[in-house]
Amino acid sequence: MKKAVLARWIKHGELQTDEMIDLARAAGYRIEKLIEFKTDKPHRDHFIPQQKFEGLKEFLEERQAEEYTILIDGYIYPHQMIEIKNQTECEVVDKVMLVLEIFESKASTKDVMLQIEMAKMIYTSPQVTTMISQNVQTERQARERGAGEQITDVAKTNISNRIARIRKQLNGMKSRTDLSLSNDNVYRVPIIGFYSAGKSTLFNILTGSEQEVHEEAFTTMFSKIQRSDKFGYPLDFIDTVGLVDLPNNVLNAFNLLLEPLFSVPVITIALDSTLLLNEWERQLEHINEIIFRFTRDREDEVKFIIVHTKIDEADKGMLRGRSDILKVSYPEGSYIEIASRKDRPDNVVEEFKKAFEFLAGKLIVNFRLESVTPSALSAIYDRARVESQEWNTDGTCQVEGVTLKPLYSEIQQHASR
Ligand SMILES: Nc1nc2c(ncn2[C@@H]2O[C@H](COP(=O)(O)OP(=O)(O)OP(=O)(O)O)[C@@H](O)[C@H]2O)c(=O)[nH]1
Ligand SMILES: [Mg+2]
Repeated sequence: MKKAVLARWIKHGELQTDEMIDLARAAGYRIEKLIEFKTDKPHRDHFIPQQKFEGLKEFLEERQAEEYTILIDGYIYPHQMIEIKNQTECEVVDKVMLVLEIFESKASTKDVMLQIEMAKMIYTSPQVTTMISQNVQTERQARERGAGEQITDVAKTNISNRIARIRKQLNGMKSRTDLSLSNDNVYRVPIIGFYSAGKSTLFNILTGSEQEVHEEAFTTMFSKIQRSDKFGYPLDFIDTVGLVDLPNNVLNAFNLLLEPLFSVPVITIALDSTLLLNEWERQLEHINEIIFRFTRDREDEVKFIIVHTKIDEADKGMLRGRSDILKVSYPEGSYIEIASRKDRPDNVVEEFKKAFEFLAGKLIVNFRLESVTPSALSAIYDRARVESQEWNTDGTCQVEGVTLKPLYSEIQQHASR
C-alpha cells in the first residue's frame, strides 16, 4: 500500500462525496492524513491554506516525505502542483491523474495503454510546460534573454507531435466491425454506468455468468461480452468499465474505447439507487453528457433501459423524485425504468425482458409459421423463444414465437428448406 495525504477543498454549498477516497483505495493508497479546508478559494501558490500547509510540512518532516503522495480533491493549477512538489518533495496527484493511474495499473491491451498515455499527455502538458518555463526563467535571469520561450515552444511542439502520433496509431486500430451486432447476427446490449453502480452484478443476473463483483471502484477493467440464453432468443451483453467524470479533453482520449458501446439500438444504464439525490444527479448528468456525445447523430433511434440497482438497500419512495428527473432528461418513449436487486435475479430478468422487447419493438418479430418440418425445429429453438408449438397431421408443425429481426431471416431460410 502506498501512503497518501488527502487534501480536500470543501467548496461552499458543494456536495461532499467519498469519490476521491474510493478512487484512492482503488489505486492502492492508504490515506494517513486528511487535510480539509473551507476557505473561499485555495491558496494562490500552493492550493492548501498557509497554516495547514505548514502543518503538512511538519507532518512530512517527521516521516520519509518521499514515500508520500499528496492527493488533491479539487481543481488545482499546474503552478500550485509544482509549488507543493517543490516544497514537500512529494508527488502530487489530482483526481484525473488518480483515475488515469488506476487505469494504467490495470490496463493490459495496447490500445488501452495508448489511450491512457494520450490522456496523460493531454492532461499534464500544461504542467510540464509551466515547469519548463519556470526553470528556464530562473536560468534566463542568470544568462541571456529570449531562449526561454523557445525551449517552452519546443516542449509544447514535442508533446503535441507525440499526441498526434498516438492519435494516428489509434485510428489505425479502430475496429471496422460493427459492435451492435455479433458475427452471427445477435444484438449486443452494453451495460454502462458509474464505477460500483452494480453493472457486473446486473450483467451476471442477465447472462448467468460470474464476472467479478466487488465494492472497490473499477473492479471491471475490460469490457466483457457474454451471450445470454435467458430470453429464448440469444442476446449478447457487454459488461463495461465504470465511468467517472473526467474533463472533456481527457475523455476524448478514450473515444476508441467508448464509441463502439454507443453504436447499439438499446443501451442499459445502471444507476445506483442507494446514492443520495445530489450525487445520483451528478452521475446521471455525466452519463447523459457521454450518451449525448456519442449518440448525437442517432438520437431518435437509441433506446435506454434505466436500471435502478441495489433497490433492496434503497429507501422506499426514493425513486419517485428520480423518475421525474429522468422524465426531463430523456424523451418520452425512449426509455423504460426497471429496478434490480441481486437477491431476486428471476424478477430482474423478467422485467428486463419486457422492457427490452417493448423498446426494441421494431427489431422484434412475433412470428407464426404454419408447416415447419421437424428438421427445422432446432434452428428455430436456437434463435427464438417459442411460445407455442402444435403438430399438424402431416408431421409438420405450427410454431409461434418471438425473436429479433436478423435471426428471423435465418429462421425463414431454415423453415423454407
Ligand atoms: N445489496 C445489493 N448490493 C449490490 C447489488 N448490486 C451490486 N451490489 C454491490 O455493489 C458493489 C459493486 O457491484 P459491482 O457489480 O461490482 O459494480 P460495477 O458497476 O460492476 O463496479 P466496477 O466494475 O467497479 O465499475 C458490490 O459490492 C456488489 O455486491 C444489489 O442489487 N443489492
Ligand atoms: Mg464491474
